[in-house]
Formats: sequence, structure tokens, C-alpha cells
Amino acid sequence: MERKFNNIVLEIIQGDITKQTGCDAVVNAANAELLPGGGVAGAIHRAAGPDLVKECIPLAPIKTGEAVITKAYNLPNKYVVHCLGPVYGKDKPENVLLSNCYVNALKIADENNVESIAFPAISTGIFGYPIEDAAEVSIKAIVDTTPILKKIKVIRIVLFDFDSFSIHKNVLEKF
Ligand code: AR6
Repeated sequence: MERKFNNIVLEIIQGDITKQTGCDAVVNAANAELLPGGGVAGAIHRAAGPDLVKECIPLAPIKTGEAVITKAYNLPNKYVVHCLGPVYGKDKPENVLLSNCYVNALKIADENNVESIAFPAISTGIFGYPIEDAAEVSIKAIVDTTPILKKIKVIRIVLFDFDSFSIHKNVLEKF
């Protein structure tokens, strides 16, 4: 499903973040060291190839809520925006830190002339953020940031499984 905010399309789809052909940038749910890990980070580094980690190492460590941008190498995109989400129950306040990820990722992408960007559900896997709460925080952060974006025209949230997709769809329908 999709909605428009300030002439920017926000789409919610079920899919794989490494297969977002047609998106200028994809977002990585990274670790502070910007190394390959499990989940999204593992999948992105596997698909991008070993040059991605070489570009990442001098940019690390990053702080919770921060975003940095690299090239995307063998991914079907121009850029990867790496964000460190909060570990639920540890990094506080979780909602502010998670929101910062989305805002900072959109800002750095926009500054790099990105017109389309795809996000996974940051922090909702290994970092344990409850999916319903994360959907509320992420969609609000994205919608609230749309007025300041100059280049971005399409923002996509990519959910791996159907339940996560349905939850995000229900939250977006309320906006
Ligand atoms: N495409 C889209 N979504 C995915 C994919 C994929 N290929 N794979 C998993 N997800 P996670 P986090 C979903 O754990 O919670 C890493 O090891 C997944 O179902 O990747 O921010 C890093 O190195 C979940 O809903 O990210 C960090 O140490 C969401 O993406 C740590 O995990 C995020 O899951 C980051 O944890």
C-alpha cells in the first residue's frame, strides 16, 4: 500500500531489502562497527560483496541513531545508508533513538541527491524492538521529515514477513 505526504510517496511492501531494484539507496540495520552481522546487515554485506566492508571500516564506530552513507557495490542500488538502531531495553529513550535513525538516514540520503530509498524495520530483529511500537515510531518519523526533503520522492519500508507487513500497513492506514 502507499500514501502521499508532501508529494512524497510512502510505500509499504513485503520483500527483501537486498532486492530493491529501482531504489537509489537502501538502509542497513547496522552494528556500531559497520561489520557484516546477522539479519539485514549480513544480507546486505553478502549481496554487496567485500568492498562494502572496506569502505565501512574507516567510518566506524557510529553512535545509536546515527547514519552514514557508502556506495552499494554489487547491490542493485547506488548507496547504502547504515543506521545503528537502539537495543530495546538498553539504549534509552528507545523511541527517540529509533526515530533519529529514520530522520538522519533521510537527511543524509537527500543531501546525496537520492530520489528513492528503502528501509528495513530497524531494531525489530536481533535488537528486540516490538514491531507494533517500531512501526508507529518509524512511520511518524518518516512522515514528519517529509517537509524538509528536497530530492527524495519515494520512501519504501520493506518488511520481510507478512505479519510485520500487516502491522505497518495498519499503522500507515491511520495516518
Ligand atoms: N530484508 C528485509 N528485512 C529483513 C531481512 C531482509 N533481507 N532480513 C531480516 N529482516 P535485524 P536489528 C528483518 O536483526 O534488530 C545484525 O546482526 C527482520 O525480520 O537485521 O536492527 C547487526 O549486525 C527484522 O524485522 O536488525 C546488528 O548487530 C528487521 O529486518 C543487529 O543485527 C531488522 O532485523 C541489528 O539488529
